[in-house]
Amino acid sequence: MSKTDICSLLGIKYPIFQGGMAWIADGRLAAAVSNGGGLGIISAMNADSKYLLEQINIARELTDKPFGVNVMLMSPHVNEVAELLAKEKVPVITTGAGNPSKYIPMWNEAGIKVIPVVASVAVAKLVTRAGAAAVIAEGGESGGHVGEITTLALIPQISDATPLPVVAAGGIADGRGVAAAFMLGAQGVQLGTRFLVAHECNVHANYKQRILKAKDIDTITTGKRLGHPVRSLKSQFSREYFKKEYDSSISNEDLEQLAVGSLRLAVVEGDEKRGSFLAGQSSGLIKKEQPAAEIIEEIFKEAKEVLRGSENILNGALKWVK
Ligand code: TUI
Repeated sequence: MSKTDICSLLGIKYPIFQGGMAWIADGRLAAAVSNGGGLGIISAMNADSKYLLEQINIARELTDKPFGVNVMLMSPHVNEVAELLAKEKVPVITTGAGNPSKYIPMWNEAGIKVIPVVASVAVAKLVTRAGAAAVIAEGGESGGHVGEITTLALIPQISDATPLPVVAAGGIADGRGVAAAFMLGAQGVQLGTRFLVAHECNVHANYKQRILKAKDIDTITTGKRLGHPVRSLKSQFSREYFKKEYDSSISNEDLEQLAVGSLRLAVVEGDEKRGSFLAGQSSGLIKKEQPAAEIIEEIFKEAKEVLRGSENILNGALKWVK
């Protein structure tokens, strides 16, 4: 079954989205990614519609290319944000951390393409029926709020379960990951962690340094006890939180309180002690700071080389296959 090309669907040059990272993905970063030929995405995070409108206006000033807004469905301001986006008719809405079905008709009526993040086949089927234009299938290698299934296992299953184009996310940071995602049935990719070190990304220098120094085993998943697992870099905060999760003398309420404000402390203050540095398992692949447009060009140049080199695999490991 051939699926719609994501670039012609959205009017972008390269099939790459920048993840809608809370506190990080602002109008400036989104515009830089869109100007580089990808789809930049502003995070609505837990903020109100006033903040979001400011960021949308910043993006509109900095680019005339399409961009998106990510709606975090657990946000206390989700209803007002949903209405603002319909009014502003942003080109694309992605959603995270829940089922967006009830908002999709309103957004589609405004001419917006809705592309939910899903972490399971069941939710992919639900949003397909509800009128999504594509889905982002996010494996548990990603940073932030994570599902159980890995990208390698999730992408082909979601690709089989929906006629919509699939954007692969989780664990992808270079051209090899992009090539692999395409082989698994994806039409595009979404990267978060790699764009954290973009020149146009406003996170504190300490956050960028932590990503650049991270090794393969340097992320940890916390929050399972509360039903919202979150992947971040190992740090004083995440190690202490992890220990407390297994301490039955600490209540769920106290555990919840402990995390409040920790992402802001990492992003804005670069707080090495109390900050929560959300990041994906691909952190160990990321070695340098670059402009967003250069990241995109480099990744697709590499993906093309990898895919061209696949002939060597046919002649090598697969030479016995008739
Ligand atoms: O949403 C994310 N990643 C996030 S959200 C987030 S919020 C936050 N966290 C800490 C501090 C401040 C803010 C951080 N990272 N990724 C998309 C994603 N969505 N991953 C998994 C899902 C998902 C889960 C369940 C999508 C749908 C779903 O449906 C279940 C249902 O409700 O039916």
